[in-house]
Amino acid sequence: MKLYRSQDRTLVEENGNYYPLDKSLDALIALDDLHAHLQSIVSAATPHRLAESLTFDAPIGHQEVWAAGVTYYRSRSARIEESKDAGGGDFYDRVYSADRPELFFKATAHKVAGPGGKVRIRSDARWSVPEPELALLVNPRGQIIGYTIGNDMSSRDIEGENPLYLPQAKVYDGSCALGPGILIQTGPMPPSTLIRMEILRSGAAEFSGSTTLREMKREPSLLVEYLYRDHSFPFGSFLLTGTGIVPPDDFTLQSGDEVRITIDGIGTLTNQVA
Ligand code: DO4
Ligand code: MG
Repeated sequence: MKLYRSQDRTLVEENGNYYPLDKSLDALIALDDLHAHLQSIVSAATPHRLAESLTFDAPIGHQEVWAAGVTYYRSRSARIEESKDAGGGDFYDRVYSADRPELFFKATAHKVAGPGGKVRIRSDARWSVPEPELALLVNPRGQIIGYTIGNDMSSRDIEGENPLYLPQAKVYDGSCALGPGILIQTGPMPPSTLIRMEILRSGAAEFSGSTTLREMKREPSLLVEYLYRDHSFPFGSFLLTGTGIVPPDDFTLQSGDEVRITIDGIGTLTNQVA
């Protein structure tokens, strides 16, 4: 079952059928058992075949979006390379091996683009990339209740110049995308789950890459445990789990590029670069 937001409504989808819901996303995320609640609606209600006329919004209410970093070997290597002139390489190797993960604040709803929306590159950045990541939906009690697709847009020249510039490299208007819907599932995603990214320029593939969740070094539940330690989220949160796909160092995003991220079982998140 997948949960969607469309024009300020919430909907649950199963087998191509859409069922309108009478609760906001915030209220749904706070439920004791969201999966059971949605299942009861799908079993009892008559579906609405709305799909053709629907456009989806970012599936976020008042949740904060956080992100984990350097959870894949590919990200560790890319970060060491980009920060070598600033002497930052050692930090990335250390955080890759440490018990404590790197966790950083990423966005609230107004910085988040939905499916078909526009992500942005910073006006003062010269080297920008999308980061395709599995996003966890976590309820206020710290339980993982769903999965969606996240794009952790990043300014690599700014984070590479000095690790203390990370918040500026990561957090700005249009720096995040989420969607299209949230797969509501309490069990983990299979390790074989494929994450793919394609970047199109003038309609032609400029970059494509893939990874699987098997390559992720850390357990999603442990990332959540660290995030919720001494830290409350009354509306729940999204946690992006890090990137395992990094375009080559001579690649930078341009205005007009299209970023397509696909995760098995969830769907495809497509965004244009403003
Ligand atoms: O440490 C910098 C950010 C890492 C990150 O965003 C990632 O690995 O996905
Ligand atoms: Mg990232």
